[in-house]
Amino acid sequence: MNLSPLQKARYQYQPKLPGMLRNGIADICVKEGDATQSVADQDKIKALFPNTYGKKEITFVKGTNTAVAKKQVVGVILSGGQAPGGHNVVCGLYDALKAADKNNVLLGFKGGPSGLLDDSYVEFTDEVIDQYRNTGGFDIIGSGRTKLEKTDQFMVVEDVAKKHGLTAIVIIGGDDSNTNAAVLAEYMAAKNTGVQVIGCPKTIDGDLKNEDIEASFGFDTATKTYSELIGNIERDANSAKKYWHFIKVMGRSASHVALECALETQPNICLIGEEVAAKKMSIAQITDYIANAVEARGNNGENFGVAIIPEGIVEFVPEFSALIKEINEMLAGSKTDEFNALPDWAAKYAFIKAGLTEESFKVFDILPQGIQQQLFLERDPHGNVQVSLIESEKLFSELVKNELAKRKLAGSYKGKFGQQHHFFGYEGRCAFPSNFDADYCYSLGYNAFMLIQYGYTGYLSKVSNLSKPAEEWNAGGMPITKMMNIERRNGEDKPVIRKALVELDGKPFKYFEAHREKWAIETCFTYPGAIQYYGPAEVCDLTTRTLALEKG
Ligand code: FBP
Repeated sequence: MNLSPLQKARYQYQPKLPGMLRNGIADICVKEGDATQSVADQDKIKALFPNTYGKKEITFVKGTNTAVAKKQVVGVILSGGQAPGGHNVVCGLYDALKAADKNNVLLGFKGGPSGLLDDSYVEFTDEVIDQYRNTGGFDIIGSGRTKLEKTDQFMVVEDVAKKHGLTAIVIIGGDDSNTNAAVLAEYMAAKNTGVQVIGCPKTIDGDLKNEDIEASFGFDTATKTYSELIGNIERDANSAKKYWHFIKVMGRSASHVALECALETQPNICLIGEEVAAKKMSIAQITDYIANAVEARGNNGENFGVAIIPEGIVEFVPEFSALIKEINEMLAGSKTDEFNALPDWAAKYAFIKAGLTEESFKVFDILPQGIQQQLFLERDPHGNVQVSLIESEKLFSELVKNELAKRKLAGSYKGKFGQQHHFFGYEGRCAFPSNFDADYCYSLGYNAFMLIQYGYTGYLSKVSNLSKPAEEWNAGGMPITKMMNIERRNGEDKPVIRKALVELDGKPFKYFEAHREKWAIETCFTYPGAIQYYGPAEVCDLTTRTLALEKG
């Protein structure tokens, strides 16, 4: 492998563990907290998870290790979208396993959950692990989005686990993948297999969090990467003074990524899906909101600007989300095949017209054809619309352009409107993890082993107090069922982890709200620059603005 100088240097980086995990495994004991319950639909979730529901939160503290010693054979998978730091979770888990007993084994199942079904795996050794320390990507074993939900799939996993003598499976994933983890944990417990299942909170989207899980890993690095790029574009816009840049950023549902990037770069516009939904804003109102800023700046001679559009916005516009829900129901079951078999767009259009309510069809009909077609692209295996494939940045810039043309005719708008479009998503998912993510991920993996050693199952590895230096971080576990509720997926009611959306009364949004009017009209851009890995802590070990404001 050809190594860049940075990669060589990062191999030498020693991730920082929470103070209490530095004691040595023999000196870590458990403090049990209160019993938990799910965020909603308690009776239904309890009935579906009779063996894993309602367990206690736990924290690791200094004290004699009381875990029963046994040889551990652990399987690990990386699941869902890539997020910087995934390799370090594997490295932390491996190091803890080997520190406890060098005969312990870590198997990496390849390609996400399907690796467990296909029994496709690699046994990790020092040599393999050392090539991936502090690196971005999930290429150590790959990832995938196969949903584990059917009994016959669980039976296959059970057989694979038996074959290898697995004592535990660690699932590193987002909300959908950790829903898989909870369901698998319940199955393994119900069947008395002795196989524990532990999850680790991953997703650049930042929507797998609650009062216990302060952040999902990867959010820090991904938003810093996007913010660097957005800052660079702002500087270009401010130099050339001739373009409005419409920048879509990832975040399949919640707008945490967009909000964090806005806090870092102070653009003219940043839409927040959760606010759009709360205010029940229509497509026309959003268009007006952006056009007002373009007009005001244009009339001041500033024919440039930056607008951040969260990837998930379309599902938050009430008329659009109603349309998507109808499309999802329309495509449920075998209907997708029927739709895909139609010969051309005209036939598909007729099928859609017949299937939608009059109201939703009206919304559908005002969309450019490209966007209409994007709404019918394949769902992911969890039944989600693949919003990364919907070009909402182009949708809004086009609608704004039309609106400005009207205003020009009416004489209110005197500026010029040149558009550029960008989508920042994949660029940030495999960056070298920031020091924060390198430390956090290594700690999550190390801590996952502690949960395994103490016999827990259906738990998420939890590392908290993250706005403080790593020395002061806490480590423990949270039952996954605590985050669950019942939601409609693929036309059926399913138990799933509830996504954490941007809270409109939370400090990050409040800060943004207090400043955005000024940012819209004046040019207040800030240029964060690239992630720094070496240098003073105040430059290299910064957390996100979101975390700093939430915990500050
Ligand atoms: P996870 O929820 O699995 O972490 O993935 C999130 C994400 O990065 C979204 O931001 C994006 O919409 C989606 O993955 C893209 O998925 P894919 O990699 O399958 O194109």
